[in-house]
Amino acid sequence: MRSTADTVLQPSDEVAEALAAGAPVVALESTIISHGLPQPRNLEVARELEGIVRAAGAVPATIAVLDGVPRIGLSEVELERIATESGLRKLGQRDLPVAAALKASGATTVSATSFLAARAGVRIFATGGLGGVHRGWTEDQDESADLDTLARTRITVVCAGVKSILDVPATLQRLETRGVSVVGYRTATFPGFYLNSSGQPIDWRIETPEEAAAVMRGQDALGGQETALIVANPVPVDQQLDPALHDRVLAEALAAAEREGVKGQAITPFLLGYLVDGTAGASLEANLAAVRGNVALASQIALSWARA
Ligand code: PSU
Ligand code: MN
Repeated sequence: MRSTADTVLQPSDEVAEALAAGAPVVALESTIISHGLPQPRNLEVARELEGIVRAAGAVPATIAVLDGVPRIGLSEVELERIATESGLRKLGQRDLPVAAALKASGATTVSATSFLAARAGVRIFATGGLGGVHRGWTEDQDESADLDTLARTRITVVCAGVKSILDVPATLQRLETRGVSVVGYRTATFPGFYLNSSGQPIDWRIETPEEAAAVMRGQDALGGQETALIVANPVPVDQQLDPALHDRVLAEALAAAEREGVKGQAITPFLLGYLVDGTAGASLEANLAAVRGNVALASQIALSWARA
């Protein structure tokens, strides 16, 4: 019998075939395309990321909601819609049933993408930086829904840590409390998104994609609550944003957000956009370098996972 999820989610033919054959598939999110990157660069990047997955021998599954339908894998035309359509919504997991009922279209965040990928049977997902606990969280309680979804979803997320606009130590603490496994890929410190390192130590370090796949098998063998695995993969030092420039422009960005009263879903795109302008595009290059590296590593993990 088909589960409800099978009839609600719509995988592309290519993704459905790959999943049926046990071939490697890598999920990609769409919020980074629609809300995280400036046009027209965003469409080029969306295509480029899919190309990186294909070049590695895996199938890309960019996830988004189109006219109320959660789509797992997009055509070229659909990818273009995500990159160019104005007024496209930013959908977290909780927004999915509403979008479905109202036949709305939107890009999916890490929380919605992880949820949909896991439902569709895609185990590995690459993004830039996760959402997390915002600075000033003691005041406004702003903590990304990404963390809660990862605490109850069996997915492996390859990322360059969490966005540096966040309170990184508080985010790592939440991940510990919620039981989300975190491993550094060839690093013993948590990456800093635009920066190679956030300076925060992490407990575990792996050296190969095979080790990541082994951890995933360990998760399944142990059973229990279905939690995520975060593979934290730093942007190379020679491609990171200059740390002094980062710190200076981020301080300005946070002050501007405060002054303009930017809150809720709008704050992450606001801060990322401010950094792009304030660093004359240098933050964008570092962001893209991080995402490319994550997509490449996720593809290798997917290959290793499919072989096992
Ligand atoms: N990583 C990027 N750029 C982005 C995001 C991640 O390099 O734009 C997006 C992700 O979709 C993530 C979201 O889930 O930002 C977090 O938003 P919020 O803080 O509102 O939960
Ligand atoms: Mn938020």
